[in-house]
Amino acid sequence: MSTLKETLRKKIEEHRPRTTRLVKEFGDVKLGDVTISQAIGGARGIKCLVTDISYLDPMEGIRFRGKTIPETFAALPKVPGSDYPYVEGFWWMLLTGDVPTMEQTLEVVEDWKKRSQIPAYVIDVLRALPRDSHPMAMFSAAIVAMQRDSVFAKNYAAGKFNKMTCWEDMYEDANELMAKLGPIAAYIYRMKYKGDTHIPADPKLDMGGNFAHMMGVDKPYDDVARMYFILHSDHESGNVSAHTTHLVASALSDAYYSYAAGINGLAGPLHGLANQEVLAWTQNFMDKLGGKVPTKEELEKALWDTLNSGQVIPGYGHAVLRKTDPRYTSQREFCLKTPGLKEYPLFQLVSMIFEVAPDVLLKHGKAKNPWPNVDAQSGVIQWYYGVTEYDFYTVLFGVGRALGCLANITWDRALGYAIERPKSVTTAMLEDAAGIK
Ligand code: CMX
Repeated sequence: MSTLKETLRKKIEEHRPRTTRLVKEFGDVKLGDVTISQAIGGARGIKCLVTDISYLDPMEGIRFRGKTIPETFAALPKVPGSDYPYVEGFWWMLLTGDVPTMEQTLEVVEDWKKRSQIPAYVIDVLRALPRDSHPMAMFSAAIVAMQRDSVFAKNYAAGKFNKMTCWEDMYEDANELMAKLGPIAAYIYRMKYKGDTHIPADPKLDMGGNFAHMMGVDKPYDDVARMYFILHSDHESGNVSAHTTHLVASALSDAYYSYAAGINGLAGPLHGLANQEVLAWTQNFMDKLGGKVPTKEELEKALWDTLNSGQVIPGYGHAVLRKTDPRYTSQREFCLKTPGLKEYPLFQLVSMIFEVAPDVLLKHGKAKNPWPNVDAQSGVIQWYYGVTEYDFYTVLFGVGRALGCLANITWDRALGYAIERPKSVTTAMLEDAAGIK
């Protein structure tokens, strides 16, 4: 058995009594009340999900296993010659809560390499889809197609379901997916946008390095990939992709069904697709100005035009955050320290939006958070490195988001979380509760 799986087993065994005790002895303790606006308004703020993988503080932003983004980057073993850590080591940290040693990290690197071959039938599925399908639809189809290989589903069908050990099957499926998602994404990219020419994996490289290699993008795009996947991995449990994955998994659906569902949620314009929309908005705006960086007045007017036409400013606002997203800040810092990117006109425009948009949104008076989220900054980096096909950006998000979603559902199984089934009420019941005659 791998060291990671063995470490995880110990962590699970240590953790289980905590959950059992909370339910048995303190099950009636209240966490809050639910208001009518929460019931109608997307369950915003209702505390009814449990995860230890990450926590989102509205003012501070995300912590992965208790660590801020800078702490996470500083703590994890780095790829030799790179400023950024191994994605594989981060996976270890999300699953176990511990920072792995280099040796432990390299064990995951080797494990994923062995699992990384894309099955031939997945290639057939991808090639059978109309070439103008959205890359997220392709990505989702590839994931759900692999369900036939689910260890969890096979053992369940064979009557081998055991509540105490079924996390192991989820763990196997999760690792298979993690190892294959990067190569699948790169395959989709090159099939759709690079004349259907493909680059085989380089067995010497880690997951992030291989992704850049298979995309056909030179250094430091490997670091961009590592940074990007880690930053997009998890944002606690209530966001659409994480929650959908958890919800579907709660029906004992396997990791393939569950994560394909999560990907379908990530594809929405209010969630992951926003990074594509940010770039479309910014590029259209620059095109209208003939490619020059606008003045602040021109920018302010364009932002108001967007709002007045009933659209949102993509990349701004958040359901939980009330400050600038540290995932935005981290990517901005990457731009500021990377020669060429800092002076890049698109980055200058994105920076100017950061200066102008919050005030506009404050004056507009609707958005509870006028500050940028992760999506406001990520597209410009991709564009700079030549990945200009912005339809593809949400797929990149989806490769990263798998880390959090799959770590979460492995723990869901380990702790025996129940099938999710919130209660609904009718409008008449709400009117009754409100005392409306
Ligand atoms: N531009 C214009 N209006 C905005 C806005 C923005 N960026 N953000 C919020 N608002 C509006 C909402 O549409 C809502 O209007 P109505 O009352 O007319 O419905 C009002 O402000 C209140 O919304 P909120 O409570 O501040 O935000 P929500 O929790 O409802 O929505 C989010 C959060 C992210 C969907 C929203 O801010 C938004 O649409 N932002 C732009 C899209 C985006 O960047 N999405 C990526 C989020 C990151 C991720 O994927 O996790």
